[in-house]
Amino acid sequence: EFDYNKYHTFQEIDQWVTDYTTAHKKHLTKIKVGVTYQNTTFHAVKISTGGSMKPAFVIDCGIHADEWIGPATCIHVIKNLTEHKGLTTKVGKILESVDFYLIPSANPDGYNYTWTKNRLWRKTRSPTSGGCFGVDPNRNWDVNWSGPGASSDPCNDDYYGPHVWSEANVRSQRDFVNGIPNLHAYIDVHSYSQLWMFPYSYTFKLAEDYHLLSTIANQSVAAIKDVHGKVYTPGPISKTIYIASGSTADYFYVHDKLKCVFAAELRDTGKHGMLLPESEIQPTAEETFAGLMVIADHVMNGS
Ligand code: 0X9
Ligand code: ZN
Repeated sequence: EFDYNKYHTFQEIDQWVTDYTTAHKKHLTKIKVGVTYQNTTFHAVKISTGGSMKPAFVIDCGIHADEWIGPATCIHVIKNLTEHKGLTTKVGKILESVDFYLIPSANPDGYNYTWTKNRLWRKTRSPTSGGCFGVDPNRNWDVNWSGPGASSDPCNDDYYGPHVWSEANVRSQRDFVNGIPNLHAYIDVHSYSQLWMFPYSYTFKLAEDYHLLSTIANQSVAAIKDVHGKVYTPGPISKTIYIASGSTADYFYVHDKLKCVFAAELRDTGKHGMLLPESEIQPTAEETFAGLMVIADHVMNGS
């Protein structure tokens, strides 16, 4: 029996994806995203009630290896969407018109390393010059790559990599997402700090869709607060946390010209940080689900 209120290894997560999609064949599909530097295959779960050319909403978790609440939350979201209470509910209606794609563990090499060697490992595990390992997979994308808020130092946690797209898992994620028909929304899920953000990440300049994005983000944080009273701060990534070039969210906003792009930082605000207790998995997942359904609602209604 899979315990949803515990953290799991990559192997357990991937096995859960296999078992759960098999048990819910009608609506769920396990899809290969690609491989990592260490040649580990990682997967996405597609949730669809059928039909074609529905707008797609993509959610990735765990691109930073030490942010364990991400994968745990992605799993809860898949479960909640799958076990929703039927057509009359809000979630049921959303599922009639939106396809979801979730990548529960987007950096398996790093994640494995957090389980075996260093709990606070963030990056990938590819060898780099100078004896240090790993590239920040949220600095490796082709959007102002190597610009402000990213490091040229291979030993730094924000290392942008020896070249753009150097990381196999990042290229896999790019190609997988770019292959999804009718992509309408994207969220890159991180922790911690309780933020609900949107582009830009690489510049303080306001996004062309600032009004829409901030309207949705404000609604998401209100929905989140309604669940357990937690306060999340909405706003542009650059102003709300800091400037980061070469990031996932900016890539889909700038390159794919996707309007509806977000980046979340889940619980907490620093008491436990990356070491969020397992007792907080369930409530974090519940509030995050509420925030995500606000975005999904906008996708359903055509923004
Ligand atoms: O530094 C980061 O990559 C993110 N913060 S974290 O503490 N999770 O490492 C902030 C960047 C926000 N995310 C995206 N731009 N996609
Ligand atoms: Zn992160």
